[in-house]
Amino acid sequence: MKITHIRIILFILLGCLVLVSCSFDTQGIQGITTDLCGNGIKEGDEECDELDFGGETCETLGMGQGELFCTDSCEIDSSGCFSVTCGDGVIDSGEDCDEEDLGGEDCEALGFSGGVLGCDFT
Ligand SMILES: [Ca+2]
Ligand SMILES: [Ca+2]
Repeated sequence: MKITHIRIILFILLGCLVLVSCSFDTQGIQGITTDLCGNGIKEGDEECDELDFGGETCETLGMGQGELFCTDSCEIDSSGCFSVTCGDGVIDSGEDCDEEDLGGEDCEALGFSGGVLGCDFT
């Protein structure tokens, strides 16, 4: 085989190597998603992520005190919040009673045989 033939073969092989290259297949990619619910970091449209509430508390949400929970879909669950207005005479969220307002309960309704039901300020 002549040197010219070898050069031609090398040229063709190098040309093929240049034509065949690896590149990213970006078809089907809608966009880069940075939100990942469950990674423990509140991002994007997430209200929370695990223990990351972005600084929100029951108090900042105007729901008294207590503990916020985060759902599996990264939404805040405020069912653990309760009012701290014990003593205002009105039963608020998280209160069984308030002063004279016993919420219609009495000792018999609570399973006792008798007595006078009161409300503790705790
Ligand atoms: Ca997240
Ligand atoms: Ca109250």
